[in-house]
Amino acid sequence: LLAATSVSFAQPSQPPLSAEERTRWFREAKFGMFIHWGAYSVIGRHEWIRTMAQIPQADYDVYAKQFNPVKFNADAWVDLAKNAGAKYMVITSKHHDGFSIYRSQVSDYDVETTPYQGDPLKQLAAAAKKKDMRLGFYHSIMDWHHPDYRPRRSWEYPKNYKEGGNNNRYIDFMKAQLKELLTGYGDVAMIWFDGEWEHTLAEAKRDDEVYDFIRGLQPNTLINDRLYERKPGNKADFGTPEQYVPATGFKDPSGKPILWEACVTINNDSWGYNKYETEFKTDRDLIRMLVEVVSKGGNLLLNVGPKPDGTIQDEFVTRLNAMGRWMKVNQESIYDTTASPFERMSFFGRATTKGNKLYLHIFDWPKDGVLRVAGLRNLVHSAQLLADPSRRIVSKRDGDDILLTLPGAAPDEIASVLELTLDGA
Ligand code: FHN
Repeated sequence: LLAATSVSFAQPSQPPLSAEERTRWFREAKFGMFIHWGAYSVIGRHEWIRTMAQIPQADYDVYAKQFNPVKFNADAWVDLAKNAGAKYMVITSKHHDGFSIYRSQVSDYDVETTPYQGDPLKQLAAAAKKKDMRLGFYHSIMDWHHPDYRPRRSWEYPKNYKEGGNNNRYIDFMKAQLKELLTGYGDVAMIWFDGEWEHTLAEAKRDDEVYDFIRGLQPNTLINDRLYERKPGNKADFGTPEQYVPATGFKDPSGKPILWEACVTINNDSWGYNKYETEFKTDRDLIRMLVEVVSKGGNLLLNVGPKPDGTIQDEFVTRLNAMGRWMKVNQESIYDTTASPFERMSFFGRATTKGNKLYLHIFDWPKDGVLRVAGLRNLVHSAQLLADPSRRIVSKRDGDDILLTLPGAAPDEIASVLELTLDGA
């Protein structure tokens, strides 16, 4: 288990790609797994618990020192993601509490101070590489622990506000951590910033500097929009709607449509492990959400908060497995597709396209067995259900619409996918 700690990654040499090329894998992937794991997982009551419950730093540190994921198996996490159909994983390297779950040489608030002997990120990076899974790192700009962090808008302010902090020194520290992440763990799919709303980088006017710094270390690592706070014309690769699916795509602050990735929790609203959360989205919610996101041209980054021992709770595992079963049958309608061509989708479900294929995700199976696709003027060469390709589906034109005669029962009550091969894209 611990051998992976000594794994060393040669610094990947990446010939710089254009924005179009470096984001290609992201546009094809559509589905990623988000992982929030850190000192807060030990408490098991939400990743903001230190602030929510106003836990003094010294008390919180007692929990941090108990982080000891003896059952952590990086291969199992990658397999879980892979079987679900996820093409990439993004894990917290450091969340708002400031605790790094990797062995950081520039911080003494890291996994090294715990009984755990390994480096979870090294182990995950090794497993991901082996299994052809892309791995990215979430990194919180906001830091409730670092003495230089400004403006420290936590519950301690102004009571425990330490004078003498220096925002620029904090940013230097952050860059040193980014350097560790971008030079010690192989190819990094993305740096996923968060906690930008305290204006740390914007006020210091150092957001572009951090951007260039990342590009200098790994030119093709993607960078999310939270490096910049709503700055028009910023260079971020994608936007990050949180806990919702934008109805009509996503735009940068200057109004330009950009790539996007909706990040969503499986439970109600905890990103870190929360043993008190009892509400979970259903298989149906999650599969339909994936379809919804992809039909609108986005990616879904679905979160799990592993337990402090390194295992992942059954409620997450069963749902991810259900998504995986659906994906095995229907994945062509998800990967590498583009958004629905219909301005207004018929009531029955959603759609995606790829080349001359149109995929119809049927949520409401027609009771009379006839599906009307309004406003489809292309010639339909053939139609087949991905769940039952041997069955012939007859199509007929009716003015601007196409009528498809379907079998009596839906192959999948959650979403059955009908693939139409069209004459012309
Ligand atoms: O405050 C965090 C939260 O804990 C979690 O990390 C999410 C994930 O997108 N982001 C923040 C709020 O925007």
